[in-house]
Amino acid sequence: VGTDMDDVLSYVNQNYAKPNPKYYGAAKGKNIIIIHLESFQQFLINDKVNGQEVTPFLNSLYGDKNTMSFDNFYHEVGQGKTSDAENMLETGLFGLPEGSLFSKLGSDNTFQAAPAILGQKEGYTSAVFHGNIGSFWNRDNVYKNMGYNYFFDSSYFNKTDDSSLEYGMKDKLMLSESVKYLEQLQQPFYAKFITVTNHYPFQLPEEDNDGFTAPDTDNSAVNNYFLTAHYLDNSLKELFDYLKSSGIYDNSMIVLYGDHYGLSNSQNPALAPLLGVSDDDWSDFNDSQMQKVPFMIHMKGLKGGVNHSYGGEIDVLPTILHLAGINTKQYVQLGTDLLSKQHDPITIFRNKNFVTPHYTVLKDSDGNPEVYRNKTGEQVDLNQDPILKAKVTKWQKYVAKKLKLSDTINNKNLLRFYTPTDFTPVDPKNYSYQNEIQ
Ligand code: GP9
Ligand code: MN
Repeated sequence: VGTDMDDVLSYVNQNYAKPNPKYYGAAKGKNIIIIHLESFQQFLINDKVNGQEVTPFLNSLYGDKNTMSFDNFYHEVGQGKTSDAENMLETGLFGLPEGSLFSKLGSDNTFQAAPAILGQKEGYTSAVFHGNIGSFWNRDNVYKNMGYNYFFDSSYFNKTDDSSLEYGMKDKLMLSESVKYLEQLQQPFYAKFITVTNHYPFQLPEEDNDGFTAPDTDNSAVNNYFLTAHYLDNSLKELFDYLKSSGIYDNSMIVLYGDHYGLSNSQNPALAPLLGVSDDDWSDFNDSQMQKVPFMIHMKGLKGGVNHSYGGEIDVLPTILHLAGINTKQYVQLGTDLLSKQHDPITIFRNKNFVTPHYTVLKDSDGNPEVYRNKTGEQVDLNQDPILKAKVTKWQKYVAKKLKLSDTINNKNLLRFYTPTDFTPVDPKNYSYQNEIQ
């Protein structure tokens, strides 16, 4: 175990990207609000159907000068889906190659996660709001190990016959009911809202649609996806209105991200014509482009704009901690700050496919690399380009090494042997999420 941890620490040291002084501490002492946009893909931003904007509110944020918006940001989840996305954002480590880390290891592993770091370093109170039962994805155990002070699951919300869909409370109801709890949290707080309504099979009751007209492809999941995404967008507007009227907005940094795709590769050909691509021309490269999800950081006074850096969910934690003015050098986190000049742009999917600023490298069915130029989407013949071929081999090794390090840390629970200076290991017994309010 000694040598495993030595490898990890030497990698983390070498890979460290120092913060950009322009952004370091820009959100120091502010509340941090994370909004998890269920199944929300980047292509929806500024997309129109029948002349109507699908997500007018997110579009307004995307173009706002106080929002840093990324347009080359990818989800990096595996089978753990939502839970893998949460895991990356909270811990800076990848999910597992198979199954969900939350479910498999989340009850026992040692975490050095965002709520504990922010709590110990800067006195943050932490809370999660989610309209599903607390045991889904083993959250009730995982959050204790991460040091979350509060977990407002479905038991905290008023339920009626039609307030919930398959994955829990409708977003508008969950978000508006969360307000009374949010107001009572000691500031600064680190609060995460996990939405659910934009989840497959995307069934939005008629009464929850404000008149948006779905496209009419012959794939109903594709059509309905636009309706639930539009509903989610409306819900966010309502949450922002509340944050503004309560004054919380002025003192908060709001981070929004899409957790993973909503439409799977098998549904993409039905979507293709809506994106102006003929379904015959739809390629593996197009599928890989559909793994882009939003990542936006919004804060009054933030110098924003559309940022074209390549990155993914693994990079979020160091980005946020640096904005909060917390040095990350001593933590075992595998991503790098997206705002750092030293940011590592090689963006790794959990299946070892990856994207660099110029190329997308996917495995074909025989496991050989298929390389595409990001700019044009055309495939490169590696036999005609030995220099690129050598680079691809080098990148592949790097990608495999990084994922393997993550798996070793997680599978061997290595963080129990390494405690960063000034960090107190989290004792889950100090946390209880019993609902004593109702
Ligand atoms: C359920 C929700 C959905 O609580 O977070 O998870 P997913 O199916 O997207 O992994
Ligand atoms: Mn999800």
